Amino acid sequence: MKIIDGKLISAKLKEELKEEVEKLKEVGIVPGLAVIIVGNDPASKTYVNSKEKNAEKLGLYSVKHQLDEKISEEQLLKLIDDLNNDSKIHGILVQLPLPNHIDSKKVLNKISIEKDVDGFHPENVGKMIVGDKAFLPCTPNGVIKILEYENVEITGKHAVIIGRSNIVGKPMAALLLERNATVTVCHSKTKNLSEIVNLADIVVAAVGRPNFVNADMVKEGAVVIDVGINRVDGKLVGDVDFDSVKEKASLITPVPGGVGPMTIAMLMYNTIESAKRRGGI
Ligand code: NAP
Ligand code: L37
Repeated sequence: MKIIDGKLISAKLKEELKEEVEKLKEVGIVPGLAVIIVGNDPASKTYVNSKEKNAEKLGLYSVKHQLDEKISEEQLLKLIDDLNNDSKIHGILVQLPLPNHIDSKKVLNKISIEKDVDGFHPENVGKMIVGDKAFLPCTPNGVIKILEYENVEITGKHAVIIGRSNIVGKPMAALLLERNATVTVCHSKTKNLSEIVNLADIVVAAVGRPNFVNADMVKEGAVVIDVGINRVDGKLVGDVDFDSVKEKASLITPVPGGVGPMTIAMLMYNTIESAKRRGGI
């Protein structure tokens, strides 16, 4: 069994990105990222602060818009419109979830597809599905980068994803399928979930429930990727019962220090990519 060091993989990637930013600056391009957060969800705040800090560390131009919980949908749409037209900004990220009175779909639709570094705009989602060049969602693309870094064979392997959200499960399925995995997507209505997960060479857990995946569910030698982030008694844990599953898995990601840091690295990657595209590079 090997524990995957997501922090190390993300640090290496960010090191390369930093050099790239320096080169871009020599030709007068400074990649710019705008992150919007609405309300005071503590977890969202932590992630957004980390995104801002990482952007600054890489030498990006970074702006955070912390908006009041009660902001109207119209005001949020206006801000996005302004950022769409701001030439210093190459990437716009709206941290989800948004308060109930705001229509998330309307908000995501408003982001210019050239600046949609989260890859959540339906046009980018469509491009991803048909295999065209698009901004790929950060978390699932981060998982792909982990698998590549660890030389995990994907072609012909059975990947079982638990979770079908638009931000993790569904795009994860698309990216693994593109890489020739046989993909099964499980969700809350799935029957015989345990038997299905037992068939997996690669398991991706994105449920949002601590200890959801236990050792009995996992095949000996499987690669186990834990996307879940749950807080239990103030401690951060994933969706996988790490201590028992690690005895059966050939490779496993921990929480924290697994997928989370890769999510942020991929956001930086997409923002720099966006600046390069705009600059014709
Ligand atoms: P979500 O929108 O709540 O989706 C959860 C999915 O799990 C749903 O598809 C749901 O099925 C399924 N599910 C719930 N209970 C289940 C059960 N008993 N059996 C089988 N499936 C079940 O969550 P998300 O946004 O995808 O996030 C999932 C987890 O990943 C969360 O812990 C989140 O914090 C974490 N996350 C981490 C990162 C990172 O960078 N590491 C990024 C994003 C999210 P239905 O569709 O049928 O309801
Ligand atoms: N791109 N990501 C994007 N857009 C969104 O709308 N909600 C959302 C989203 N999710 C997200 O940012 N998730 C996320 C989760 C965990 C980390 C970063 C981003 C992360 O850095 N996790 C660290 C631990 C952080 C902590 O101590 O709380 C880890 O090691 O897992």
